Amino acid sequence: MHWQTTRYIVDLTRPRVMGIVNVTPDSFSDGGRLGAEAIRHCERLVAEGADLLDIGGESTRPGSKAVSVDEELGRVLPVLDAALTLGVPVSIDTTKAEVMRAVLGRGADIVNDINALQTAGTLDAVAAHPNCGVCLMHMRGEPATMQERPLYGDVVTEVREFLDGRLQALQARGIAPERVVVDPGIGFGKSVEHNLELLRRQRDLLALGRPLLVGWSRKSTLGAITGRDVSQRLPASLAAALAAVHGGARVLRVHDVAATVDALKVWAAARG
Ligand code: HH2
Repeated sequence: MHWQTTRYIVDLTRPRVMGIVNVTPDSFSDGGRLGAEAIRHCERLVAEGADLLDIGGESTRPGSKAVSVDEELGRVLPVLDAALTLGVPVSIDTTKAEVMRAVLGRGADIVNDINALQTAGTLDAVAAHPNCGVCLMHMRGEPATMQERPLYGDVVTEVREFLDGRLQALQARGIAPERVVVDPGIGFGKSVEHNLELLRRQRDLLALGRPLLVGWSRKSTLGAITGRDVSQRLPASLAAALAAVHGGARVLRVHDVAATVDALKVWAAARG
């Protein structure tokens, strides 16, 4: 089980930790690190054991402010350049074709798109690259309004069918499946119960034949279960991360790298 990316083939026979670097003023849990501070954060996460980094220049929090291409690139490119020297694959979290083209031209390893390469030009941007990695995430609706009464017949089936359709669209454009991982999109147009159903029946998504990446870190469903504010959701995030790897997830997108690495060590030791 491997993930082809621009510079690295990531071995996913053991679960990997993707450290989140939000270069934004308004992310839901950790905004405010820009420029040199964001670069220091990349270094810290790698020192803590991050296997990959995911750098984002636009928050997807419901109600967050849209940013222009220039603004997003101004935030992300200096951090990308520094992160590319740290010895781990670097992913860029974006939905914009212009941003994808620019970061891939600069050497980014992975494009992480919450819109699953459905925005005009994004499939072309990735197809034009010989071997970058891709994360396709499921989202119902748009970030601004996605949490207003999300409705599904069967959420797991609908997420699986959507991701299957996107995998086929990428393959039809010549993007090899080895380059792609899939993500159910926890909290993106889903109620607490939808998110939990996706966790309980996560193994159904393995039928897609590609590794699963999941992001439970500090999300509001964990707040709904525990009653904790976003700043106090580390124990809940670790429990969700372990439940996810137990259900077959291979990449954990997290804010708290050191704690997640420790939790995974214990999980691996317990499995023998
Ligand atoms: N979650 C967020 C952003 N990007 N990408 C993937 N593939 N999966 C996720 O679950 C995911 C994602 C939201 O978290 P965060 O980046 O911390 O917040 P914000 O969007 O407010 O910057």
